[in-house]
Amino acid sequence: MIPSSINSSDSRAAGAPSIADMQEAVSALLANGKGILAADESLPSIDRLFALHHIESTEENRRMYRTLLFSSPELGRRISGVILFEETLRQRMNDGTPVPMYLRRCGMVPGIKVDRGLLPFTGMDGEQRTEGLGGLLERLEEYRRSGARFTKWRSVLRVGNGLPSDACIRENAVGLASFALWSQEAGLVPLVEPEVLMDGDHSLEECEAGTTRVLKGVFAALAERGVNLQRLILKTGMVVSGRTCLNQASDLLVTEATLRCLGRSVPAAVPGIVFLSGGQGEVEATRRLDGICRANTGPWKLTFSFGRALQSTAMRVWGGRQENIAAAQQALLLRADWNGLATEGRYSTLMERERLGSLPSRKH
Ligand code: 5MM
Repeated sequence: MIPSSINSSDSRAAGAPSIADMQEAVSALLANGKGILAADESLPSIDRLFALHHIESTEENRRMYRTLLFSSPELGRRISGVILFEETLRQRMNDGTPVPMYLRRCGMVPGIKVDRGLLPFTGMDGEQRTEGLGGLLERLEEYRRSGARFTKWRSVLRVGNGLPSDACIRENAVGLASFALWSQEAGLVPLVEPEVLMDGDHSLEECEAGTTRVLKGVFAALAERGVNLQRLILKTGMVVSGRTCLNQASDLLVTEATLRCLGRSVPAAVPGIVFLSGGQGEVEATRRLDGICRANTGPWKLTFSFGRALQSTAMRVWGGRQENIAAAQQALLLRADWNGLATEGRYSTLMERERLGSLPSRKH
């Protein structure tokens, strides 16, 4: 069983939900020069990623991998919070410390993915809705007692060929709004994630138009439900060309389209926007983050909440082998450092080139 009280601040989090706790979590998550590590891959997702590197996806291997990431020396200098999968919230570090307690001791806010994945959105062409509202109120209480201070719910929308439909935007927006309201009532800061997929050959313009409609729909639903915008964080994608679009937009156009889209759809009351990487390469995601953060004149804090774009090299270097742990940690720290610099507009791809020779490599 999960201990009901973890340390002094965890015991406070486990008491009555407090607005001060939520405000403290928002400030910590949006601290300057830091971003959020998304390590909340569901079982099918982590199975797929491990399979790419011939790593068996057992509960112990998943624990070893995630705890390797979290124990990277001084990770908290660049990582403000970590999104966990439910299994990881209940796991322990090698010395027996519960994962949420360990993260807090290292200055990182523990969070949890609370949605239960995607289902087809009936009648619509390949569109999906997110499930997980059933029993959520009870689960939120338990997550808070276990030390989580923020929550995440991911909706997925497709762009191109007339998508996303208004019906699918509405369905997912209402789900996100319910999740956000219930999280705040439980004293947890919601990370509201409507992800517009990069899959497809849509243009940058189509991505911008689709993302703008989605975000407007989400903020309309949040307003209807009376969600407090100052106590939530938006997690969204950068506005980019579809993965198979022949005319890939330049970084400058991505920056302009992303900031224009956010400016038209995200209220100023929202304290922060964190970007997912969505299948962009590690370098590409960092480079674009840097461009967007340099050009941002909007009212919100902007930073990263990457999954694959923080972990890809680290997972490959680890490869499931004990002897590669230090090298994998070094890869994660470098990536986190470069992304932290990007949030301050201080990253350059030259940094990657300078490190090329000394980059961590995998022992076979
Ligand atoms: C880490 O992956 C998260 C969980 O996804 P699944 O439910 O599909 O396993 C995902 O929500 C993630 O937080 C975001 O998509 C950001 O990850 P990327 O890799 O796009 O930065």
